Amino acid sequence: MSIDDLKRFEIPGRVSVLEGNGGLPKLEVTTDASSAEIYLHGAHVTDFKKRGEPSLLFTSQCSRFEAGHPIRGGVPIIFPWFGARDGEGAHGFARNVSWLLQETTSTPHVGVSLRFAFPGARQSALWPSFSAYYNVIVTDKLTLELVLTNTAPGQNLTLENCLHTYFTVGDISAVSVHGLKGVNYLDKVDGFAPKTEVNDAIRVSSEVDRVYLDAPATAEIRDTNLGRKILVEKSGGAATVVWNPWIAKSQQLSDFGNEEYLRMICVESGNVAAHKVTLAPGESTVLRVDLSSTRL
Ligand code: TA6
Repeated sequence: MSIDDLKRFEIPGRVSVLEGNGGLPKLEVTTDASSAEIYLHGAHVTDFKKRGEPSLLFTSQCSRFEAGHPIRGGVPIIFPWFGARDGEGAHGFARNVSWLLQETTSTPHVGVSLRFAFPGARQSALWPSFSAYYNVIVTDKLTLELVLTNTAPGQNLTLENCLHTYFTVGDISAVSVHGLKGVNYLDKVDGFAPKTEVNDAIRVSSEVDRVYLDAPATAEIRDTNLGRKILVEKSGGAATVVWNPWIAKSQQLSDFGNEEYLRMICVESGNVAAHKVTLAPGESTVLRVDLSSTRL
């Protein structure tokens, strides 16, 4: 959709459409309590901040903004597979294509809602037909809903979905993640070894890449440097993934600054690995996350 096509979705003082990085169409959303930025590319939320606070989301200064490549940071929509796949890019194709904006609505003194739809072009080539809608609700928190439906007559659709959220932190050494004690996880930095979380507080002092299975609905990021607590609340997703690339992996990523691992952590929500979802014809799955922050 061109910027001119998108102008009809503008809401004065609430939703603006402009040319973003790489010339890609970008939406700027303003509410009484917050602001957000969303690219049509990947329906990618790249920023959300409450008035008077640092951004909740982290987007790399080195990110690419071009068709066929994911934006590094914010909330990548991971679908229909998570992780590596032979002969394909990691984490599926949903984040690499431009989504269609279908609706913008503003609720005075509350917030702004936006709905995006995955364009149908790709689906017939690679997968049974499906529909994918993405609702973004900006208030004093950020609510994201990924609605996936199997529209293929007579064929099941097996998928992985994940909202791979990058959070801004003041200094990774002052951060701890809570709510996962006792949860089993796959340790991707140790050959996917199955382990159980024994710590109340997960801290980062090397690369962390863990897929927590049957994870509770809420995870909490405590940041004593920025003096805030971030709540990651999910429904419709059985897994929580915690990732920080640390030094070596940061240096390997061409679209990520060598020092940026100090100021971010991913706490992701979805259905991955053992939690793959199989939809019968006509069946849907809704993955929802609510991201909010309070003072510590
Ligand atoms: O969710 C963690 C992870 O799977 C890591 O293994 C790392 O690959 C990260 O995602 C980033 O993946 P990307 O394809 O965006 O570079």
